[in-house]
Order: sequence, then structure tokens, then C-alpha cells
Amino acid sequence: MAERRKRVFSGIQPSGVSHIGNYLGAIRNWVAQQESYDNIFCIVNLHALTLPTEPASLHANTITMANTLLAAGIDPQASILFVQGDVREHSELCWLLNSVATFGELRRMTQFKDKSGGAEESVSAALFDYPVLQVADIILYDADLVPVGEDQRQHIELARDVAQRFNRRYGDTFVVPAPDIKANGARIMSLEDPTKKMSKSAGSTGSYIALTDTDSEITKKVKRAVTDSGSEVKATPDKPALTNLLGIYSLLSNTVSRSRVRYAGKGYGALKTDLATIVVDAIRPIREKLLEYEANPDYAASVLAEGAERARSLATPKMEIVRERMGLTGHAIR
Ligand code: AQP
Repeated sequence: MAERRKRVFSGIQPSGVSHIGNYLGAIRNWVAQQESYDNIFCIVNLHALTLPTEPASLHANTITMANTLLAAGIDPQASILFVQGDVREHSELCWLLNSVATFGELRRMTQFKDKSGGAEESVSAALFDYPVLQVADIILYDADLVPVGEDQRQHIELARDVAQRFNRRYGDTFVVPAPDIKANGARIMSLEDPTKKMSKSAGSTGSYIALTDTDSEITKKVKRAVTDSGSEVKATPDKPALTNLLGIYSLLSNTVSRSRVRYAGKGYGALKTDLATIVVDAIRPIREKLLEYEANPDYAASVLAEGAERARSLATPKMEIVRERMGLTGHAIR
């Protein structure tokens, strides 16, 4: 019998612009592996509600994210692309899994500690529960692999633990997912502080390169990126800023081994000039395609409608099984 293709699930928040951290850590890998797997990519608008969000900007950002993913190369024929809130089963499964995940597990999530920034009394309960919704997103589709950046490793571990616990308690129901975190690119750091991950909500716009940045904005940001003391171009633990810049360089040019030789005696300026060109060349086609998709809003709308329908056709029968296993059905006679 033919083996079923491995299923991939991954999500991205529609919380403003995407940056090259999102691109190199996640989106580019989704695109590259598209033909090898059964793919489900989700714009997680319910996750965006964990932090204060204006309804109009959430709506606009959701459409921008769909256009961005299409511009970056997600092919709606090869992949299901949909919006999380369009498939109600995500919210329902999250609630059911809240009875399986523990308070202690959620309290240990480092992303909650980072994002709550010490204001635990005033952040939303949804921010605390975010990892359980993420578990629901993944296991609802029996995903085998979850391609993400390093920052998501702890959440995928939780997904494994919750799926296994559910299976022990209620019988074999969910596939236990595995993280797919690449050795390179899984943690792109801020251009202003290489000890912090590149992030759109932390730091100023100079700390990240957005996929919507113009050629001159990209060049300016690369040239202004902080560097380490000394002038030798090398990726060593005492040079976190250079390690980050060389990491981006190698991912976008597929060559780094000779960079030490190439920049010997030339210093940081020459590296930054070349890096700016490499980043501009990588981002320009995505930005230009994004503008094309934005000029034709009906296209993304039709992709998302079809994607939601395909996702629902998987989620609906799965939830019937889950409800039955948990004793939630069979009490009312039709
Ligand atoms: N700096 C990064 N390096 C590598 N991968 C990264 N990802 C995020 N930042 C980096 C990966 O991008 C995917 C989508 O992530 P998300 O939608 O959860 O966005 P995020 O992690 O919330 O991104 P930001 O920019 O850090 O947003 P804010 O500041 O709003 O929280 C994931 O696979 C993630 O690992």
C-alpha cells in the first residue's frame, strides 16, 4: 500500500509586516518543501488577539499576510492556505485540550514570560493559553512535521506532550507531531541588538528588515546594523553581530565558507555593502509580487475561501471523533 505523504502544518501571525527572520526561519522552508509534503499553512488571526489589536488592522494584516505568503512562493495548488478563525474547530479543540494541558506547563513557557514583559496581571488570559491553541492548530490536522523557527521549539514540545497524554487518556486519536527546525536560519537576530531575536514587536523598525522594505530602506538598515569590536570578519561566539550578518549572508547567497578569505583586510564596510546587495536582490522580487497581489484583492480572497473549505473538510470529521472519545456526544436523540 502506498505510504501517505507526511503532513506539514505551520502558522504565522497576521501581526503587521513579515521580516527576514520569519522568511529565513519559516516561510522560505515552507516554500522549498512544498512539493515533498502535504502542506497546511495557516494565518493565525486568533493568535493575534492575544495582544491588543484593532479590528480594522487585524483584518487588513490578515489580507497582507495572505498576499505576502503568495508572493513568497506558497502555491495554493500544492498547499492549503487559510485563516485560522475561518475554521471554528481550532477554538473548540483548544477548549477541549485546556482540560489536558496543565497550568504548570503553560507557566513554564518562556514566550509567555517574554511577551507579558512582567505585566502578568494585566495581559490577556489568551496570551497565557496561546500555546494550547497552537497545539490544537497542529494536532487537529494530524500533522507529522511543524517547520518553525527556534523560538517555537518549546511550544512544539508541548504539542507532543499534550497529544501523547490525550492518546493515553482517550485512546489513540492524534498523530504526535515533530518540530522541523533547520540548523541554519532558525534564529535570526535583531540588527540593533544581536542578543535578541529579530522581531517586529520588539525594538525599532531598524532592528528588522521587512519584506516590504524598499531597496534604499534595506541598504540603510544593513549599513546601520551594529557590529562587534575589532574589524575581522568572522562568525565566532565573541562576535554575535557578525555571526548574525554572516548567517543572513550565507542563507541568501548559499556561500559563506570563503567569506573570511573574501573580506580579509577589508573590514566590516565591504561585508555590509555586499550583504545589502544580496538582501535587496532577495527581497525585491517578493516585494514586487506582493504589490501585484495587492492590486488584485479578489485573488487572495478566493484562495482563502477555498483553503478554509479544504481545511474544514479535514477538521470537521476529526472533531467528531474527538467529541465522541471525550464523552461529549450521544445524549440527544435527533
Ligand atoms: N528572528 C527569527 N528567526 C527565525 N525565525 C523566526 N520566526 C519568527 N522570528 C524569527 C519564525 O517565524 C514564524 C512565524 O512567527 P510568528 O507569526 O509567530 O511571528 P513571531 O514569532 O511572533 O514573530 P515576531 O516578529 O517575533 O513577532 P512578534 O514580535 O509580534 O512576536 C515562526 O515559525 C517563527 O518561529
